[in-house]
Order: sequence, then C-alpha cells, then structure tokens
Amino acid sequence: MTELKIAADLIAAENDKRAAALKSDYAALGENLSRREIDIDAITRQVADFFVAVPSWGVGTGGTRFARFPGLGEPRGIFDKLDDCSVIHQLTQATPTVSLHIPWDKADAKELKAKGDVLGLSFDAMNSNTFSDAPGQKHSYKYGSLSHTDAATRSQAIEHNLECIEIGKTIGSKALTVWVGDGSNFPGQSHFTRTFERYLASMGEIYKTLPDDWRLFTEHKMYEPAFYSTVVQDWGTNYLIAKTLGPKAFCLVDLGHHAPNTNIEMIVARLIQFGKLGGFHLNDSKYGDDDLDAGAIEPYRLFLVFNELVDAEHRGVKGFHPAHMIDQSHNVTDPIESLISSANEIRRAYAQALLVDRAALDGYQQDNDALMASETLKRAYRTDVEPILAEARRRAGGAVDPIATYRVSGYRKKVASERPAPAAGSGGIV
Ligand SMILES: [Mn+2]
Repeated sequence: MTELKIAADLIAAENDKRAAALKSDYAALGENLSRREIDIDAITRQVADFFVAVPSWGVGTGGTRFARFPGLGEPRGIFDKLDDCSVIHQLTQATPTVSLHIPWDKADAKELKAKGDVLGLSFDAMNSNTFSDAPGQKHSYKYGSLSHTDAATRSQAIEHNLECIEIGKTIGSKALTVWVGDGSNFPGQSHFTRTFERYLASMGEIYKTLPDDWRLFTEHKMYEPAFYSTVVQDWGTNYLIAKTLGPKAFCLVDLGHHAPNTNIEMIVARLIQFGKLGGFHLNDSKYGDDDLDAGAIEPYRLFLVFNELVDAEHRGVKGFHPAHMIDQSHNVTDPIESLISSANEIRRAYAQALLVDRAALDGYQQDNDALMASETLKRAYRTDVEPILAEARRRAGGAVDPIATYRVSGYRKKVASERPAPAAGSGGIV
C-alpha cells in the first residue's frame, strides 16, 4: 500500500469542484480535434503514459554564486526529499521516478529502495559528482577529475562512478549520468588533446563495469565552472565520447548547456539520426545554464524539441527511448510547485507535438511550402491542451489543478513544523 502524503479525499474534493468545467472543456476540445481527425482519448492515453524523472536535488532551494535563500520546510536529507518527490507524483501522476545524486543522497541503498517502495517511487539515472570535493576525500577536483593530470585523482573519480553504479544496482536504477566540471580558465592551461585522451580513458574504465542492461549518459556543457574551455563542451564532443565508448553510451542534452540561440531541436534530430540520443535534462534558460523552470522562458522551443521526439516515434526509429529528466534550480519558488509546473509543461509540449499533422507537414516540406509547414507546427502549438493534461491526471488519480490542490493541502506548512529551518548562507548552485 503506497503511503500518500496528500489525503486522497482532499484531492477528490478539489477535483469535484472542477469536474463540470473540465468535462465541458474536454468535450469542446475533443470536438475541435475530431474535426482534425484526431481522437482526443488516444492523445490523453499517450500523455498519461509519458513520465519525467524528478531530480532529488530539485526539491531543495537552489542558489547562485551570490547567495542562497532557503525556504520553509526544506528537506533535511534524501528521505525528506523522497517524501517531497512523492507529493509531486501524487498530484501530477507524471513523475514516478527520482534521479539521485551521489554523494548528496548517499544512504543505505536498501533503505533507499524500501523508502521508494513505500512511497510508490522508483529510481531513474544515478548522477555522480566529481565537480566538488566531498568531505574527507583524498584528492581534490580543483583542477579536474576524470581528466586530471594526476593518475591517482583520476582513479578516485573513476572509483566514485563505480560506487554510483553499485548503489544504483541495489535500488533498481538502469543508467549513470556523468557530468564533469573539468576544463580550464586560461588559454594554455590545459592541453586539449591530452586532457580529452585522459577523460576518454577514464570513461572507458567506467564503461567496462557498466551492467549490460544499463546506459551511460554523458552531458555536455559549454562553460562553467570552467570559463575558457570545458572538456565536454558541446554535442559534437559528446557524440565522439558516446561513439568511442560503445553501444551502451549515449549523449544527454541539458537544454541550458548551450550558447544562446543554439538550435537545440536540430542537435536532437542529429543525435536521433545517429542513434546516440540518450535523454534530456529539461529546464529553461534565457542566458546560459539558468536552470529555470521548463517552459518558463521559451515554451515554443520546448515544443520544437518534442516535435523531433514525436517525429522519431512516428517514424519508428529503432531503439528510440530517450530518458526524460528535469534538472532545475529553484531560487524564488516553492520547489514542489516549480516541479509540478515543469512536469505539466513538459507533458504540454509532448501533447502539442502529438497534434502535429505529420502527413501534411511532409507534403509542405516536399513542396517547399515554407509558410504552411510553419503554420502546421503553429497550429498544433496554439492548441490549448490543458483539458487533456488535466484529464490525464484525473484519470490516474492525480489532481485536476495540482498546484491549487497542493496549496490547499497545507503540505509545506506541515513539513515546516517538522523540519528545522536551515541557516541562510552562501553558495549552493549545482
Ligand atoms: Mn544537467
């Protein structure tokens, strides 16, 4: 029996208040879509089957290089974080998995698994951390980790990743995500080729121990914390890594890890074409790795990314099953609300992409009808799919209006009384 953090009858009562309006809106949208020869229930079922993983680190308040302003009732550790993640899933029915970060979430692996079972949550990709020094570790990552000039430091970083795989095996994870902060701040500081050779050799050691049914995701990022060069700076380098390591290695695309105006949907298409798209860290950004809420700044871009994913599904691309994870930092909102909103925005982009008339689009592309090709995408994007999202949640036992229901539940106030307030402080962005 799953332990519910929000009373089921409260969700039912809140849903009852909105039942008549939803029924009417859903019928109206269904009628509109049927004129486009789209079966609304088929779309609703597809949306209900679409899930995105929540990052454990997302339920705490983030911060910037300047400061961190903690919120009330912040989780004290991984077990509180899992409670918060279960609230997000209970209300959205869209986030049944959690992505852990080691060492931040280090705990007895069997206890982690048991807690997940109690809450009805399972575990997505494991995330290693060699971009900061854990207390008591022998060698510092100040000048790099997997690509460090010192062999002992590289070995330590490899060992850490192997430990993440071991923990992951116990809790049922099937993937390891590796992002390194390795890079340089000055021209000449690092030898580009030798550094990348060392990185590839280290990753090769990790890859060798990866179980057969696991996938290895590498994440590129053009800058930060290194500001002149990073070792895995872009999707081209990321592709070379995945290609060099082997068939279990894939590229992970974090939407915030590109230069402004980069055509990310096109990168996604390329990686799909060459069988190396592993998955996503979904978020949004205006300037760089802002880690803002998915769909908050550029919802059309999010839709265009999903348009590529649905196109690949539609074409039946072999072995295509990208992992969808959220990677955000919440500085000014209640993280639970931000993650609820993001899960909804991600499903919205997916639903809109499902509405694209692909036969018409093919025709317009073939005929070089640029305007109508664009209009075909816009028509899907302009469709208000909110009734589909709400109905998918309702049918699965979630909330028609998850944020309003969360606020009525008083969950944050309740945990604030149980969890002591952390000290405000400096730093904390991850
Ligand atoms: Mn990321």
